[in-house]
Amino acid sequence: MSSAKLLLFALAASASLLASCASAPMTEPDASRPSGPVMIATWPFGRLAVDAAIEEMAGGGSGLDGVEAGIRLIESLGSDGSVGLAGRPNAAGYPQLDACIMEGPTRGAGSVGGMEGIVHPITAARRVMDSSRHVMLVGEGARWFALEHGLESVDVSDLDAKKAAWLGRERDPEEPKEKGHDTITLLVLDENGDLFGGCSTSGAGGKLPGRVGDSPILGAGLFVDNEVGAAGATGVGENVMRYSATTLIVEMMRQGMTPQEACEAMVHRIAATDPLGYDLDVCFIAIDKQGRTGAAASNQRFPFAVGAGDRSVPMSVDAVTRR
Ligand code: SD4
Repeated sequence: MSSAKLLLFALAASASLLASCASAPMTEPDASRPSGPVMIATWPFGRLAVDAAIEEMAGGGSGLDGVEAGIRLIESLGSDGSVGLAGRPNAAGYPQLDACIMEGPTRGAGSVGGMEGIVHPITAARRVMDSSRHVMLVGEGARWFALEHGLESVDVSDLDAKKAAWLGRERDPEEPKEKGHDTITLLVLDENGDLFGGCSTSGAGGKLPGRVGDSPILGAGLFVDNEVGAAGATGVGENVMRYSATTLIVEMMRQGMTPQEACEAMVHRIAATDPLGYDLDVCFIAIDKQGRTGAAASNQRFPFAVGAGDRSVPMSVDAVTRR
């Protein structure tokens, strides 16, 4: 089944969804938009995040609360070994976490990179947005900020020994090899037509200490434009950051593409110029102001989840057809 058909299948599976709004203008309120929130999230664990966001919003939480609640759940579960403190350690043997959050109506954004020992990086990112004059904090400063704001943390006293061992190691002329990666990225359109998004990851396993991936970089791992739509990424961050990929997906939607078309177009655009072509590892999700969703991947079957109203649906797309 083609990726477009898969998407339509899931949309049909949820009675309130909207396969019929392909040409509706991107203005609000939009009568063709389904009632209730619509959301999309990466990977199989994305369904858990979607369900948590639905529950949060059903209880009166905002779209931003939904994003935070959904991502916090995945950070706690450590279900995939690539999000939160149970995620993949760096080359020196400990996790450094990346996360960001964006709020469409206010164009608010917060981000943390390479942060150690904080249980919920997505909440730290939200605090940066809500309670500082900055957008991004990294490393030790991000940890200090999170601690000052009372966020849950773990003992990091063992890290000094790990850092010393890393500094004193016998140098390998080869860079350490990457050992797996994934990100929870969750995009939400609330029932008022406002957009929100967030992502959180431990990044590429075996990364060099200090490496920051695409996930906390606005316009790379995540971009939200309340006039148009939102897009998120997962995959090897180095492949995403060099293309400002999620900004461009949103811009392609602004020019009239559906989220599905824009995600696929971004994969083709990167593959057309990148030395790795389609063998690079990138996956995108997107949602537009009308509640249409899309997803595309360069080199693998890509599972994700869509939520509408009070229901979530697990989905996947095959890698795009190479051109
Ligand atoms: C990173 N993009 O740090 C993240 C990892 C990821 O699927 O999403 N992998 O590069």
